Amino acid sequence: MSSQRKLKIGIACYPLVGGSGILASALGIELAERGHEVHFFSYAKPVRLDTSLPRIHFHPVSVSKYKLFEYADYTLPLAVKMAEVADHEHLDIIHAHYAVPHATAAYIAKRMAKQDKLRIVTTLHGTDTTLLGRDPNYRRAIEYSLQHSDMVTTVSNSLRRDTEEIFDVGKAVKVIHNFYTPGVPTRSRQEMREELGLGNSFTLFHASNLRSVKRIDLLLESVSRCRNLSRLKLIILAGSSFEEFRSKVRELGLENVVIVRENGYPIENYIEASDLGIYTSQTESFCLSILEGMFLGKASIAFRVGGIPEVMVEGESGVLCDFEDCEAMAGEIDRLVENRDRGRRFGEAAKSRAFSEFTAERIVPQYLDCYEQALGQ
Ligand code: GMT
Repeated sequence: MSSQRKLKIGIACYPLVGGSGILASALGIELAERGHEVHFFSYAKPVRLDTSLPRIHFHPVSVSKYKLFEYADYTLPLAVKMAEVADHEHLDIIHAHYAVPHATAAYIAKRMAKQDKLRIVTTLHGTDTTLLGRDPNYRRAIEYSLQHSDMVTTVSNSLRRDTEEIFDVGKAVKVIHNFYTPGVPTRSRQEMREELGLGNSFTLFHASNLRSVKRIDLLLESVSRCRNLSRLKLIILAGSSFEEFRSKVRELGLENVVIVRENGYPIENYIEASDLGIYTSQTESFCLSILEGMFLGKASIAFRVGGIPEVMVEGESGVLCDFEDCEAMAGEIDRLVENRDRGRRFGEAAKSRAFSEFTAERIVPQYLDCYEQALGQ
């Protein structure tokens, strides 16, 4: 098959602000721009997907409610929708982003589809391996779905190692790093800083869904231990309610430091207004948010976990500390507050690394190769 052949690709993903859905949407948009027809499957329109774009199609999956079901099932309606569209549109590939339940639904769809050339590519994003993969209620179904995917990819070497340790995948796992295409900030740094009341503070920036793996307790703890607290602000772009953390903010005396935005769009405006990203996750297969900052010339400080050292180069395009060492993290933040040029240098290095390693131009062809390999099997 020629690499120029235009494909019909189904993408199953979560519609939420989580990294897997964001990456899946960005990939679909890039594929459509390259002339491929892309069919999205999800229970709601993915947040960053513009369905008015040419060659982008969205197939909402609706879940019927029955009194008999205490827990509504999504996997089967998703599989039925994928099989219907695969038959009707003659899909070549279903690309499942996040194994649960997408890879399992894709396998059922493949078995139900009337055509036999449909191929499945599954991309593991993180907690589908590191959390659900360790859950005995899910492990076997995930492993089975990976064994029956034609290709399996992970977003980092670290996640590939975890995946191969936890599952018998039965085939080589391909690493394809995440990519990002930065939007242009719609407001200037100065405008945003004025609006947020940042004054001359050194401004830290954190964006996440606040789930327990993100260890927001350690984030707040680290910031609270900084000697230069009075010169600091922390912007938190929260992908879910921040309410449960308010008491910790008060307890640590951070009321005048923490600024929370639950619908902080576009994210680029907030990154532009800040000086340094901060991430305290206990696991992170890649950390797309760090990459978003890097594209806008902002380095991050983070714990040395998972795939983060593949995204930033320690001591060059970012700062890493041992997991849970809030004292060390506070000390490193203080060094950057006291020497802002150092942070700016890290930021420039971060930007040049982002543009050389993690652009769509570099990454999307790797997914296309993967589809070709799957179709060649
Ligand atoms: O943890 C999140 O922010 C969401 C989650 C997801 O699957 O949506 O993120 C995972 O996938 C991202 C995209 O590949 C990675 O950048 C994140 O590191 C990964 N999160 C974890 O591994 C905890």
